[in-house]
Amino acid sequence: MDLGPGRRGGAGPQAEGKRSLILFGHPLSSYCQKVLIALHELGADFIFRHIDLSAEEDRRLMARLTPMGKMPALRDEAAGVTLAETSIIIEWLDRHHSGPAPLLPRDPDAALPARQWDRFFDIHVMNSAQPMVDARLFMAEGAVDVVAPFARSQLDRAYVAADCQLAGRDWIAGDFGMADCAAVPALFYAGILHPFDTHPNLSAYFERLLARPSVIRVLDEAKPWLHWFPFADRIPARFR
Ligand SMILES: N[C@@H](CCC(=O)N[C@@H](CS)C(=O)NCC(=O)O)C(=O)O
Repeated sequence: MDLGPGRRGGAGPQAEGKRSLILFGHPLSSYCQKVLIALHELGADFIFRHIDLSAEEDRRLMARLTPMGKMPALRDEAAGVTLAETSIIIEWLDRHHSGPAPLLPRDPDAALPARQWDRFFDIHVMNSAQPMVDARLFMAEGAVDVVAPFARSQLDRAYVAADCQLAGRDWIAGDFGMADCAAVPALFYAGILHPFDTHPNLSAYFERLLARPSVIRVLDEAKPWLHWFPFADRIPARFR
């Protein structure tokens, strides 16, 4: 598989040892957290290459690794493959570095609900919350107040849909899998901006996610950077 010029063969720092997998990302990044949870669930042996997007060198590196220069990227040295987009990365990991339990059903049709709910958390939860963060980080004073009402209305729709789906289920689509990996950072960050505690099934699901060792570890490793989150003052004490 080749993702285009410059994205193959350039990302394997020899000094980082013989392990095949290198994840390029940052512990605070929601999308990096999604893949980190998957890596831990699979029990994969990997190198985490800490990326600082405020550094020109790292920005250039990510621009070589992914089409939009966004985090994360996965390099699989043994396979000679570099991948962008978290869902694609997790599908690759699940297929080629499988763990104790699959993150997607092996049957392509049976995998569709998991893929659908993975998209749901990225698009309808994470991407609905993101404009509030972007407004605080990149836009003029007062922009948060402009974007927040629509963002909250989108999140309300998503919370109702997830709460309904979770009635009688432990995980969002069958066994724990890729969509649940996506749910963790989406609900973590969206929940800070627009809490979902009035939705009982969704709240109970989030608590189940928080109890998983992979999730405990990933959220713990984000703690040193949580003060960078533009709404850090709203982060519940139990996560700090
Ligand atoms: N759809 C992408 C989203 C990746 C993404 O938005 N990454 C953020 C970090 S959470 C990023 O790199 N932001 C920096 C930028 O936009 O320049 C995925 O699933 O990998």
